[in-house]
This record gives sequence, C-alpha cells and structure tokens, in this order.
Amino acid sequence: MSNEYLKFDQMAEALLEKAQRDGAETMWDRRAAQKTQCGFGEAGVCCRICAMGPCRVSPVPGKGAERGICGASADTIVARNFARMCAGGTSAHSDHARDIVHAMHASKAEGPFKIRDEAKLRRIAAEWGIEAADTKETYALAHELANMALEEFGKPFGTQRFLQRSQKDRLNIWERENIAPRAIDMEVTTLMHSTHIGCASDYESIFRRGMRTSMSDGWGGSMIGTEFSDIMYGTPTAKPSSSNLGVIDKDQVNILIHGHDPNLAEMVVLAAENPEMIELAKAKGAKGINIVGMCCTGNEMTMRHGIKIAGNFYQQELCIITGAIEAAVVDVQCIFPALPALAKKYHTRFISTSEKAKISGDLYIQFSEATGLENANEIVKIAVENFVNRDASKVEIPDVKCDTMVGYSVEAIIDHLDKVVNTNTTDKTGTVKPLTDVIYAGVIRGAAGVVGCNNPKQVHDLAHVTVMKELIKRDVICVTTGCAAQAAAKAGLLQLEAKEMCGRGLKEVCERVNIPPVLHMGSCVDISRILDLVNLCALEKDVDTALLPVVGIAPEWMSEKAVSIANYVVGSGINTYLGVIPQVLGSPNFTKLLTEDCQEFIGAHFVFEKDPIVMVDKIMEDLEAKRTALGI
Ligand code: BF8
Ligand code: SF4
Repeated sequence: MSNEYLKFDQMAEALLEKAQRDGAETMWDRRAAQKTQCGFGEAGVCCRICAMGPCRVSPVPGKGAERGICGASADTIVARNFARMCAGGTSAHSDHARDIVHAMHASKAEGPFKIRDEAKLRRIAAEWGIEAADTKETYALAHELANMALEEFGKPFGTQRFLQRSQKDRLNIWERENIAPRAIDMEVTTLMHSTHIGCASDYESIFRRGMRTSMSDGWGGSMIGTEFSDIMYGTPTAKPSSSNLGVIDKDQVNILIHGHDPNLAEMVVLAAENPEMIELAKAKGAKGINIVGMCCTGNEMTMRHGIKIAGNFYQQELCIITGAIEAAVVDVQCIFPALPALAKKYHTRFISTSEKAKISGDLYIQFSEATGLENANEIVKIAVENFVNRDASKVEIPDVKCDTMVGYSVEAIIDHLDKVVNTNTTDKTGTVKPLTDVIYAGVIRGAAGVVGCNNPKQVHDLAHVTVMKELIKRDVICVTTGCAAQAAAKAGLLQLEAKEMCGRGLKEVCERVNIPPVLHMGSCVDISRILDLVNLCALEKDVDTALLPVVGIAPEWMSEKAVSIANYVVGSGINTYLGVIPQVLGSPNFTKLLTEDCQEFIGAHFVFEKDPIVMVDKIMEDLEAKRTALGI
C-alpha cells in the first residue's frame, strides 16, 4: 500500500496498536478468526432457503453435487441468493425513506419536525399532481404529500411516481422489459415469494424480478428518501467541512452520530445547540459539544450543516479507540454489533435508538417522531455528563484531518453552473446544459458516480481513492456518495485545490464553475441525486441514458444495499463497475447474464474488476466507445 496515497492508514495502524494495548478487539481480529472464507458461500452456491438444506452444489460443473435436494441448480441458487440481496437492500433504503415520510406526516409549524424547504415541497407536490400545490397551506400540503408518498410503498396498482421524471426512451425500455417498479413493499414481497423453495427456478426471470425490485429502491424508496429529507431538513448547498478522526476534539464533549437516518441526528444537533446543554458541558470541564458524523448519518449531516466527518465504515471502531468519544449514538444500518463491547473498554456510552435496530450491550433509548427532541435531549445529556469519566491516559486522537467541500445536491450543482452561464453566455439558467456542453465538446470525457462501502477484501479506501484520482487525471468528473465520499474527503479530493490533480479540461471546468473535481452528493440513499443528474443530462440531449458517457463504480462495496444500488444503476442504463466480485461466480450462466447478456435488453451491464487501475483503463475505453457512438 502506498502511504503517499493514504496518510490516514498510518493513523489506522497507530490506533490498531493502541487497541491491542487496551485489550480491545477490532474487525481485523475477527477477520483473522474467520480464517479462509467458505468457498461455496463465496461462489454463491450455498442454499439454506429451506430446512431440507443447507445444500451446497459444486461451483465447478462436473465435480460434486450438481443440484440441491429439491433439484435447484447452481444457476437457480446463485440467482436466488443474489435476488434476496436486492430485496434486503431495497427494504433497508426504502424503510429508511418511510421513516422520513412519517416524520413529515407528523410535521407542524411549531416543530421540531418542520418543513424547511417549502419551495421543494411545492415543486414535488406539483410534480405529483396535487391540485393548488402552489397555494395550499404548507402543513396541509405536507401531510397530503406524505400520504401520497406512503401509498408508493403499498398501492395495489400502478408504478412508482418518480419514473415519470425519466427520459422517454429509458421509460419505454422499462415498460417493454417489465422492470418498471410497482409499489415498493409489493416488489420486495413478490421477490421473496419468487425465491421461496419450489417457486421460480429460471435464473433470468429471477434476475429480472430482482432488478425490478431494485428499481423500486432507486426510483422509489431512495428518491423519496432524498427528496423528502430535503423538504424536511433543507436541500444541501455547497459548504466547507473537515474530515478524518482528527475532527474529534480532546477539549470538548464528543458525540458520534452513526447510521443513516437524518431524523435522529437532526434532533441531536438541535439538542446540542441548546445553550443550557452547552453550559452544562462547561460545568463538567469541557469547552463545548462537538458532534462528529460517520457513515451516511454523517453524510446527511455534513451535507446540510457542514457537520465534521469522523470517517467511514471501517473507522467506526477506530473512532471509539481514540478514547475521546463520550457517546456513540446510532440509528439504523452499517453499525457493527461489536460496538457496545468495544465502548465498554473505554468510557464511551453506546446508545442505540431504533426499534428496528436495537443493539444490545449498553443503552437503548427509543426514538420516535412524537418524542424526537426529548429523546435527543436525554442522549446529549448522557454524553455531557459522561465527560468527567473520560480517562485522559487512554485518549489518543490522531492528528489527521483534511478540509473538504460538501453539499452538492443537484440544485447546488445547477446553481454553480448558472453562475457561469450568467457571466458568459445567453443560455437559459436552471439547467444542466453547461455540463452536457462540456461533455459533448470533449473538454471532459465523461462522468463517473463513485459510491459504496469499505470491505476488507480491498485495501481500505485505496481502491476508492485510486479510482477517483485516476479518473480526474483523465478528465472524468466524479460525483460521490456514502463511504466513498468520505474516503475522497479524507484524501483531499473534495477540495477546490484538487483541480491541480486533474487533466487540463477538467481543471478548467473546476476553475470556471468553482467546484472540486469530485463532488460530494450525500448519503447512499442520495444516489438518487446521481440518477436525477444523469437523467437531467439525458433529457437535455433527449437521448437514452445508456448512450451517455457515464459510469457507476463501487470499488469497495459490501452491503445488500450496494447490490440493490448496482442493479438499479444498471437498470437505469449505466454500466456499473464492481471492485469486489459479487457471490455469483458459481454460476457461469448467471455471471454472463450480469456481465454481458443484460446489455441486450437493458442497454447496460456489470463489470467485475478488482484492480483499480485496470478498472479505470476499462472505464476509459467504455466512455470513449460511448463518445464515438454518439459522434462526439
Ligand atoms: O449506506 S456506503 S458501508 S454507510 S452501505 Fe454502509 Fe456502505 Fe457506507 Fe451508507 Ni452505503
Ligand atoms: Fe436445498 Fe432446495 Fe432447500 Fe435450497 S431450497 S436448501 S437447494 S432443498
């Protein structure tokens, strides 16, 4: 590993040594305890869908059992396992979205859950056909819109409302191929049914059902999650922040917010701003209260408030090992069940808050829309009162942090483009035309969405950072979300100064538009912002998305949500590059379906490539081929 790339890994090394000294176990100890991982599971050919099993069939044709007890082949077993990952991912994103909509349903003028972006409320209400969307009383309109959104989860007929945003050629493909998603819960339920023992065995049919389910995530749950979070908490605008574990402040009460849902974190931030709470912190000997974010809760909060980014998925343990976290507060998803035991090695209180993600081992304070601010007050008070229990001899905060820019919603990007338009041309404002212009002119060669997790199957953050650095060097603009965005922040790629790492064309664009070459677009749910941006480009040129020189990339993915995302990105006509090979290689037929055959009917496919440099070479070939086909 090159430390020139990853200064922060030196920091990880120091903290892991500290963990050993402190007798604290980490994911690396547990990874080692796993020894060699199961080859059948890795190939996707282990089935435990029914109690006649588990059955494992041979990943190599002609060697060992070719079918499970019920007769399921490797193709069927691999396809079912993959599809069930789509269902898991879709349900996670969409159930998160439902909680946001419930908060909006409970919103009222006197708060704390209130409407902060009224213009967006009225815009989405008009888009969804609510009459008098421009004049109705704000909260009456918000409640009406929330009711409509709740129906998107369970309506018996029709497809997702946001599909109507799409460029018409893509929409036609979805309808032709029967992957236009219906109600979200229905898609997940149907997929679980299809993959029950003795139901679907045709691997292509299972894949198509999986893709339709994932589409209900991208164009349903995730898009609702993003848009409704913006209505409730504000649409992000460009702003500075800071990243990496050095944002933890030894003189303040440090509260780590970790997970995904902004509902809880917004209330915690509100509670921590309360002057009485700050006074209490001072009375306990601290200079104030410092909120730091991790994973997608961190992304949601940095996008809207510039909250400092402590780190990404693989740093969740390191954060506690600094010995300076008074409370780790979590909601849902991507939280190691190991954290409460780790917290006990230090003075840290671990507080889980969601009924859906009760994590045993320390405190549980159930968060609800009805009592949100009270819950947050209680949490912040516990953290503040815990400051006196900090053991100074155990505090070791790495002196590593990096300035960063965040907050590039689609609206913020268009706002930046407009400033160039206003000074230089007579083009109409409020569109992505300046972006498509520079892509079509070849000043930049294309665009890439770099997203996803950390995974010990890749050197941490190295694949993210390498892919992004190589792409911007080759004049490909990047947008990023999730843990990939946090990797980029820590590596300095989200700063305006990162233009110096770019090719000539992209550097010029960054200077004129005053943006970094890698734009932080938010949490993983906010990949819907990326869909929206690409779709606006497709609408601008009136071409199918599949024709545009754009790609999706997940260099270090690990979660079911990432599988769902990859599926809906391919379903949206965008070739998707995975740096961790999904557990499908036990079925050469299913692998070929993903990497080749789905191109025929959906116009995009998956590429598996572990080596980030080779991946970028393949991506450049892909983008240039698209350019040639477009005649640009
Ligand atoms: O939803 S990138 S590790 S934090 S799953 Fe999780 Fe992966 Fe991070 Fe956000 Ni997304
Ligand atoms: Fe085995 Fe079939 Fe049951 Fe799977 S569904 S565990 S292959 S018998």
